[in-house]
Amino acid sequence: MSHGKHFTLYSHGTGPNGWKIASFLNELGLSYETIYLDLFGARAGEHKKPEFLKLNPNGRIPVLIDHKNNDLVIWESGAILLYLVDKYDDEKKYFGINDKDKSEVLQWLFFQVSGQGPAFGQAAWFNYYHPDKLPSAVERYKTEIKRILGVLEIVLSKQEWLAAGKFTIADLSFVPWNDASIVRETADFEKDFPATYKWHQKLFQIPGIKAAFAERERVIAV
Ligand SMILES: N[C@@H](CCC(=O)N[C@@H](CS)C(=O)NCC(=O)O)C(=O)O
Repeated sequence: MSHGKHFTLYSHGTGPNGWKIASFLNELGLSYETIYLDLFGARAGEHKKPEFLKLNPNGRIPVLIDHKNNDLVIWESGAILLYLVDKYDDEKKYFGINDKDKSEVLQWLFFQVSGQGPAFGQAAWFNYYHPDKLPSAVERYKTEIKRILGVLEIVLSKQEWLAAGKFTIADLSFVPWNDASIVRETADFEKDFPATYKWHQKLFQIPGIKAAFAERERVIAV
């Protein structure tokens, strides 16, 4: 059901990964309808139902369907961002042109999806949801949050953007997890990682990101 929109995005209110895709679709000026799945609530497990597993056998959001490309289905947020760059960012405004710039963008994007996302996610899991209290697991992943913010700080204290000397999908991909409440519980973001904090605040002024997070507030408030 596309209702005439270019894309359908499967997402979730508080799940960080879908907001990367909404941010980038906004930034590219592409139209989409979002279907918010119930991951944890009364209809919990919508993402594990056979209909959804046909779209994404991994049973997670985000999933994007491109209705103007034979209803092509893509899952994994990094793969979705790269598909959108490849197909709809003709000038590679949000990527790189030469090998160095492209490699930088990919390097940070992969660090986000394999490093920041999973570690911050595990920190949140062990801190808020795990049925047993496991202080050593909480400590392990909170230490990872600080370590990863420290990696960003090393670079962002010397340069304005992560890659290619400009705002790219690499920067955009870090926003939702850096904004998670587990980060505020773990570190004094502004004081301990000032350059990263400044960059994070600046990213919220990018129109596509700003619009996505305003939408997130509306969705969470319902
Ligand atoms: N590596 C995946 C992670 C996707 C992911 O973990 N999504 C979360 C929400 S942000 C989810 O669907 N969780 C539901 C679950 O784990 O059952 C990506 O970047 O797209």
